[in-house]
Amino acid sequence: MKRLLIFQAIFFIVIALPLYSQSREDDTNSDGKTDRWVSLSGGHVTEVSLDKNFDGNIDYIVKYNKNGNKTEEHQDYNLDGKLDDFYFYSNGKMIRREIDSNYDEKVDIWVYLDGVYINKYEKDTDFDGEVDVVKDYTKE
Ligand SMILES: [Ca+2]
Ligand SMILES: [Ca+2]
Ligand SMILES: [Ca+2]
Ligand SMILES: [Ca+2]
Repeated sequence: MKRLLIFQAIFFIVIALPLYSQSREDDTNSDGKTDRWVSLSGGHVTEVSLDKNFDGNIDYIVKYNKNGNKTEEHQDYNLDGKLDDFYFYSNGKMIRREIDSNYDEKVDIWVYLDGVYINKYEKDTDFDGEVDVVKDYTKE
């Protein structure tokens, strides 16, 4: 019995531990280029990045916390290689969405949510970095 436990301990250190925390890369369409990256920590998936249209640029990222709850999603909506649509979650609920609507790599729309309900909306209409329109639905 003792021998078996030692064997199991060695197995854990040599085999299981490196698998426990690591990153994985996959070529899902077999074109020789990686299009899926999976990061693991403590045996849990913490981040997945995808190149959905196989052009070499990541166009979707999802992040998870230790409990397996989604915390963030990033998306490249117009597939120009730059992420432009960001979702933030807390306890499984969407709390904020940030959008770069003119694709200049600067967020210009901020939507504050409580799940599906919009609490507040901010927009930088002339894209100078300053908010021009604020709609606070919690005050109406
Ligand atoms: Ca590929
Ligand atoms: Ca892509
Ligand atoms: Ca983009
Ligand atoms: Ca912008």
